[in-house]
Amino acid sequence: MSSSHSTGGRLDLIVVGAGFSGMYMLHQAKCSGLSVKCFEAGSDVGGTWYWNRYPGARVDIESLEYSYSFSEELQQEWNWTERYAGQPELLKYSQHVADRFNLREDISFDTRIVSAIFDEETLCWVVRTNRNETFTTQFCVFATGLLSAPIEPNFDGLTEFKGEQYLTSRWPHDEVDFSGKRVGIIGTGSSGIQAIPRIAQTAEHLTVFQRTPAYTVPLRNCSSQTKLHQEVKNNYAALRSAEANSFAGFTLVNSQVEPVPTQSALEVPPDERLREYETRWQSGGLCFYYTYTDILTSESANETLGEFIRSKTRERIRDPEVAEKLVPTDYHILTRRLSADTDYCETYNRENVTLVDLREKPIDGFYENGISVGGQMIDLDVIIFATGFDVMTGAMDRIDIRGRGNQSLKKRWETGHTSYLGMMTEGFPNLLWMNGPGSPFYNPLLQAEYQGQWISRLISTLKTNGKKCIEPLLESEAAWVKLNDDIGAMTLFPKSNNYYMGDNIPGKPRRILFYFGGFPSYREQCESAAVDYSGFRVFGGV
Ligand code: NA7
Repeated sequence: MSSSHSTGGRLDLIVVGAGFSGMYMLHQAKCSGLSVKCFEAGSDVGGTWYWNRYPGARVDIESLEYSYSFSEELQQEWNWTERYAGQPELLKYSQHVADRFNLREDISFDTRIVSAIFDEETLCWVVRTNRNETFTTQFCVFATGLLSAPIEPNFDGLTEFKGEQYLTSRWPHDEVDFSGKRVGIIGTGSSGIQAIPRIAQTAEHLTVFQRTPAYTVPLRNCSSQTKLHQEVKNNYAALRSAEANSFAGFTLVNSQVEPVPTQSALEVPPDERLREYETRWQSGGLCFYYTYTDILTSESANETLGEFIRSKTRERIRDPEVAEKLVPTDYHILTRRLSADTDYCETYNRENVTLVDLREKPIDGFYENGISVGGQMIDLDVIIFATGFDVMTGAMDRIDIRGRGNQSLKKRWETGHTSYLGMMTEGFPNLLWMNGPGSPFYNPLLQAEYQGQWISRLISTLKTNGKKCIEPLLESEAAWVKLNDDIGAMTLFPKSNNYYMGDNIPGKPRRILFYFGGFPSYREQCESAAVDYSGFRVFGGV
């Protein structure tokens, strides 16, 4: 390995990642006149939509809403072809944004950041890449993604398997041909649920290995070339304002249902409640999150929806035995991410699809020609892993980040992630992140815009005051963490195993990873923190 070499003078800002968060941060920093550089591990922009190219990959927030709002020209010139865009269109959109706002000139592609070390003498971050270059910067923003650190398959005997292997989140750029092949897929979260119906159409046979069944609802994707689409574009500001005042940043623009819940599920007569669920079922997508005020806090309220979706699932599958395996019974609906599908349950009515329930018979291991389950050998030509991510903390944990006193961020988070406002942590001056631990459960593009502007303001305030460093006070951070934990404890999330609590990663401390107080209250707290930055320690400089 060649020795590390330092490049150029000190930058104002390094942005890590060129997905939707990093692209916006870069744009914002350029507009503010900062010297900025962005590093991206992939060969192009797009983040999630660059890596997750598996068949059927598609967004499940409507595209009119899952898009940037910062440029009216961009909003007007871009035309989505579908209600929910597929991965190729989302990738094209991110490429268009990169070109339109001249972002590429400041992005180093195929470059992974391996470490960021705070130098207490110069009060700068020294950032090293996998190409062994080092850069010095005053501020560092990690826009590394919330669902970007894949769980690598780690099964006994996997190296024995001689067939093809794919990870949904590291899908090849060339099309994979499944025709005439026996394909196995492990994982039935949203990625598996999108890929399974598509792969079943071409594979000779598809075997699905399921450990936990998911609650899933029809997406009801369609063309977006509608009158409504144009009406929204004619008054985009109204939609953006409604999103900014909504809990999760999407308002169900194409649905005929109310986006803001006002009633408890239990105060509504059962027949009326059923009608409401049925309307939402017909409307499609994630509108069930907004059904009733107590849907995520009361077990009895939640159960009314759980029972409705379970009965719908049973209706969709012809073989009652298979249906029972696909019906979730041991956790509350919405406490694991709701999936929105296109013909997922119906796919099990096909002759060429078999469901293997790993709770009945676990995987024993892999062998040359396939997978052994409960002593039975299942021969396969291809195995696909749709096994999920180390959510929120994973991407930053995989980088050696060291703050004051050489303390490691990964080590700090071994007992539970910490943050103030879901963007910074004590002991790591001038280090910020977007859409990361402690950030709200919110439309990620709109969140990137809000956090990018907030970070920009923080940098310019510091510069105006001739100061060099800012970090949260321990007490501000402790209060934020407690608020997150307290809100989490009011919900049903801690009552099931789910990635929101870190349960999908063995040994990950159990702490709710998202701020579940809703975006409006999050914004209020960020605004109030930025009035005089009294919740922070500011040091260095005059
Ligand atoms: P998810 O939702 O975390 O799903 C991962 C799936 O993989 C889930 O069904 C897991 O079962 C399964 N899994 C993971 N490890 C194993 C092993 N060792 N054996 C069997 N099955 C396993 O990830 P996705 O990529 O589908 O979706 C991520 C998000 O992207 C989604 O929520 C949307 O927000 C978009 P388990 O549940 O652990 O029993």
